[in-house]
Amino acid sequence: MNRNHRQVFSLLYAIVLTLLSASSFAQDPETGNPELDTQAWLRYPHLDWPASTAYEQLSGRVVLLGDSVVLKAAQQELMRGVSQMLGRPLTSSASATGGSGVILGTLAAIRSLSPKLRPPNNLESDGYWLTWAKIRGSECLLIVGGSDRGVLYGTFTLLSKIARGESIAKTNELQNPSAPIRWVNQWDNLDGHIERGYGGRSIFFDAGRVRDDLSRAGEYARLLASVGINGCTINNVNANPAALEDNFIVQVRRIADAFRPWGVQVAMSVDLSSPKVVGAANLGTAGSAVQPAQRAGAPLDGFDPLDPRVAEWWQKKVDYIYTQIPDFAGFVVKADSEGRSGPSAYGRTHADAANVIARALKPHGGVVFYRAFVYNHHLDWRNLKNDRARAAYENLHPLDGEFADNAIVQIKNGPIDFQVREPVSPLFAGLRHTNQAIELQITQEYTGQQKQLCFLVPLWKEVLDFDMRIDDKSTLVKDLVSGRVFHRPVGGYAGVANVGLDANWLGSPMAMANLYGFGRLAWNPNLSSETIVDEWTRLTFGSDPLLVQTVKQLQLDSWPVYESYTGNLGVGTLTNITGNHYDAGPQSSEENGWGQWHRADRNGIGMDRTVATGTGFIGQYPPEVQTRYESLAACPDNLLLFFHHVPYSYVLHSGRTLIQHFYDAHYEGAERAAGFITQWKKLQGHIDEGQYRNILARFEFQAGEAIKWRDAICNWIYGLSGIADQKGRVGNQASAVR
Ligand code: GCV
Repeated sequence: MNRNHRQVFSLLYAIVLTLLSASSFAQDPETGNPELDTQAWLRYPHLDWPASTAYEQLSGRVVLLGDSVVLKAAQQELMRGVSQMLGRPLTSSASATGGSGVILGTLAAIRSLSPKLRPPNNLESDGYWLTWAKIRGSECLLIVGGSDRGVLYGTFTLLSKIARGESIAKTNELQNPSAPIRWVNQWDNLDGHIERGYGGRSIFFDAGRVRDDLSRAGEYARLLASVGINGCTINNVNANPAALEDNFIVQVRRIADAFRPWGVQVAMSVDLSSPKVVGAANLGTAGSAVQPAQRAGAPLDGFDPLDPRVAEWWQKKVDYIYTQIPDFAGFVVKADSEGRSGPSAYGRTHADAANVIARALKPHGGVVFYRAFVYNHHLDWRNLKNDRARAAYENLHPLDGEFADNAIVQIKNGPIDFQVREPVSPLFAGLRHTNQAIELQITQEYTGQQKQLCFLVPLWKEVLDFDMRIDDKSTLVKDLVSGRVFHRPVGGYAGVANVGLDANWLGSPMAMANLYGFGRLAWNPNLSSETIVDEWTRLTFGSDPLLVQTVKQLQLDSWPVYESYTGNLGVGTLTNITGNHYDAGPQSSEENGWGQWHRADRNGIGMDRTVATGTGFIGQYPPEVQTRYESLAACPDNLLLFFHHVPYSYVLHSGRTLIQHFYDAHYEGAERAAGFITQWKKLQGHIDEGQYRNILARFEFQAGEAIKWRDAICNWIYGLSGIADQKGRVGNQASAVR
């Protein structure tokens, strides 16, 4: 076969793979095994003998000390899990006297039975302690919580251990979460469509109202609780102000009710212009200070955060929300970004905007997240000094120390926008006197949209383990976001999840490893990717050794593979950024104001972000990090093009030229994606047949997509550079993507 034949063949192969898998999706849109998909990692499969004998101690009674809805949910979950997995029911008992069993309660409650009981170390509010102890003469398993929610988390941990076959014979384990804030954000619109959602329509909303049937919302909260998530923002950060109408809040109350047993608090995204748009006529009935003119009146004439009438508006609105939802968690605000209104309309600062809302929430214990994703999307692309990457730091760093102590700056992991690889946002090191949270994207907007496998935990780990070297001392990002480094009162994690009504929540069963992994990392960022994927695989598919080994390897390989056939060397994902954020579209980044530039031309590629000759972005990092990125010699290959503009002939640390690296990476990536099919096929008979076929169809589809990506990017860069592939693979196709 000559080169042209080979290329025609590979194009046809890609089309056939895509058509085959697309048709299998079309025939069976639900696909897989809907029941198993919906249960996700909470399947609690029956354990056969002899595996079940390891849990013989777990028998008899369950004693619940307390009667909150969260404690009751914990007890019911325990009884459900044990009876499903071990085939013998636990019976609920009101008294702790009279034999062995399991006792659930807070430390304070359990101490009333056993005053001498001392946890091995400090038990924090959401923490738990699993231990065996003699209570009134009988050996009991204790699930001790720092709070009711801690009891629930301890219960889920116990069930996870059983499902994974881990011994509990000598369990004595105390765990506290890494950070108080462990939230997911949903970008659900009130009409039911989810922005950047790939798992179907909203589980909360339809046609401008909260759904009548909120059973999926309750099931979602259960999944979230099982990995320690304690808050959920239910509506899009591009917030529809109608979400704050009183008659809508009343509906949101039903979502809060569905979440409450699982310890997941409801939060909402709000638009800063709400006082002007929603209007005083919609103020709640709480609070006697509402002026009659406002009750009946027109909306306020503005939303200036320093206007006392605006402050009063927020206070009344928040007071009203708490009459409906007493455990309301707070708000998320996107302002002065991508066309949203913001404090700039009045010459006010982001701290002014955050604080007016924070003050209203404070008496109720709520928090406001202010997103650092603030940038101008009309940047002049002709000016080589302009740089969107600088925006978050430039906007927020000067305000450090001016935010209220219940305001949290929510920072995307990288300075651009959830690309397949970016450096860590320098803003994490730029806020010493302000609470911060890291925003990670579970929904795979730029990483294959759940149609392609991309396990993101290793990416998140790289960010969380990154050492900012503040004041030349070790300062890991995970310790900054938890608030530990600068002794902040709150901090933590926000993951953009975007689950939908599809049986498998995210649109793909394998993608659920990202939701699971987000929760586990927020609880304990020191867990390794391998541990997380091992847990997830065993809980989701079972512990067959071939299956566990294969699924783990596929997941762990998937990010590097996706990166290699899309955008390498830190250039950005190279998707169509003005279109679907999915297909290859490298040229769409250029010559527009969105600022996702890679500056590729006939001579070279990459953004010069150096202090010496470029946009100066590197200067936002602490000095030791600057040194690493500023010099070409020290800059790691995988971020080279994020920081430097270099010729195509530039020789990488690997010894290969940049252009040859591009060609090789794309061919290797596409080959490895095809290899996923072979690996998966080994699992037939080791996994539910419906899930097997569904996931096989996805890998076949991905293999075709990888070839399309490979050819699009290789042709594009060959067209620009005119430098041939040393291995003679690239060139001559007429289908260069622009
Ligand atoms: C919700 C990116 C996405 C937008 C998203 C925005 C954000 O630009 O493409 O859909 O808007 O990020 O995070 O606010």
